[in-house]
Amino acid sequence: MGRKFIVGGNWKCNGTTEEVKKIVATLNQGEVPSEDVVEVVISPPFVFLPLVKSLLRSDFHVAAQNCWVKKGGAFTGEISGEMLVNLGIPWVILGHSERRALLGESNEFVGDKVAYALGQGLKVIACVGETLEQREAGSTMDVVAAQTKAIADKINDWTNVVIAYEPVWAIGTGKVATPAQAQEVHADLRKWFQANVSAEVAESIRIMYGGSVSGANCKELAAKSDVDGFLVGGASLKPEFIDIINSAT
Ligand code: G2H
Repeated sequence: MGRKFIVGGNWKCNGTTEEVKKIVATLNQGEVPSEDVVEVVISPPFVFLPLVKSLLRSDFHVAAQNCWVKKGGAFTGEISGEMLVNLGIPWVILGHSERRALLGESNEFVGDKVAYALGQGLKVIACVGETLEQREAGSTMDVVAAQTKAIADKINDWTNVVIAYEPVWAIGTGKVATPAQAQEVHADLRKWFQANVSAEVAESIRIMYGGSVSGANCKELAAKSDVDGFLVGGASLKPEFIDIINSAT
């Protein structure tokens, strides 16, 4: 069975109520393939999740950008997986490089978060990716494999996990990975799954590419056989996000 294309819009820490309403109105008018062909997941900041969920077309889904590593309680400023479930939010992005780098989230912590979120019934977009220094040192696959292994150490069922390969040097820089660079890492990741998890997971797991994806570069990237979708930051706030969704076909 083929892997269904998936496009996520990661709004990061952007937006006002008025801007959110405008972006959602644009998304709601967009002509895109059916849900059977492409899965679309929109990820606004926590505070806008209920608003976006209430206004967004029903064939698009909503994701949080993070959640706490375990059950809620005395964790000031955190949002638990249970709360997301309670609000009817089906997806969560975990391990984004901005959180790894700026907030010190380790591979193990991200692995624990993925396991806990899956246990609550959430679907997870788990982000991995190397820095420029790591790429230049030739350790891209070691880094990405270590990040993925830390998740594999904590979970057995990958059904509700999508990997987002986001090279840190390509994030928000306008410096997108070439289709060949993206394909190479995606294919290597699939080989890693084959060797370390199972042939079935290697074949079925979806691997999104993220990092300066735009309306201009998405078609070429989407044409690569191991690129199963995109996690889009800056361009997800703009009308060109519809073109990116349409790159699925
Ligand atoms: C990578 C991506 C979204 P951008 O972080 O996850 O952001 O498309 O702005 O590079």
